[in-house]
Amino acid sequence: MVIILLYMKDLTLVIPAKNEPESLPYVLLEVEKLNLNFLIVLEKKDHVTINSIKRFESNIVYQDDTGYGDAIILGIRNVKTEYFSIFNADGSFNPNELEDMYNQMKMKSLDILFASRYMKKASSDDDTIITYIGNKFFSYIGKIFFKLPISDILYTYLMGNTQKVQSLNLEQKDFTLCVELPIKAKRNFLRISDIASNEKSRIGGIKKVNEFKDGFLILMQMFFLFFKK
Ligand SMILES: Nc1nc2c(ncn2[C@@H]2O[C@H](COP(=O)(O)OP(=O)(O)O)[C@@H](O)[C@H]2O)c(=O)[nH]1
Ligand SMILES: [Mg+2]
Repeated sequence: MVIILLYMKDLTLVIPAKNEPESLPYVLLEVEKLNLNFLIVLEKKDHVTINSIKRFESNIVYQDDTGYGDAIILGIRNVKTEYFSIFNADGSFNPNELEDMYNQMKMKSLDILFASRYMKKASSDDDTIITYIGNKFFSYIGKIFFKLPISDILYTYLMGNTQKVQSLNLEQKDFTLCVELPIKAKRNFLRISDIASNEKSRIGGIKKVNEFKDGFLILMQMFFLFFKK
């Protein structure tokens, strides 16, 4: 156990948060127990969330711009450790899975390990029928058109090698980053794999993804990247 605790010192959680005063304080209580670094990425105007986590002010990075993708790109740019993990602020990701992910990253010398809700022994308490169908559909497009070896393309619970992912020059400021990241990783020959995960329901508040608008934008982004080559 001690060895594992020392180990995870070279891991930083990037926690994107928008209007999450109900969930984020609980997520940080859990995260604090693990011996790792974490950065919370917030918009400056998000006063309710900022006020809910005053004790963690030194862990906050503020966005100049807006959007989920912008938060992830800024967060990863600020990571100083060898590894990082994208870790949502809504309580749906289980921090106990990080240790297994971390061990697999090292054992298999991976560049990115994607958690998946659709493998054997995996599950989701947060999926709706629409997000389930959407994820299956987009993961299938990822497999057929981009040869992506992952079963859950939109979950975006992942662990990565910081330098390798920084070098992908990600650009998407909205939720289309969820497909830009794996597609660019594959095209740049990063070593990719996936691992079973059990997603919890969000603790409180509402989800920021709009299934139809963001689903459409994600489809357009996949078209764009396919023809861009
Ligand atoms: N900083 C920042 N965080 C965001 C933004 N949109 C979503 N998030 C965070 O990103 C995570 C995923 O969003 P969520 O609404 O849970 O989407 P879902 O997991 O696909 O249902 C949550 O922690 C949100 O608070 C944004 O525009 N800016
Ligand atoms: Mg969520």
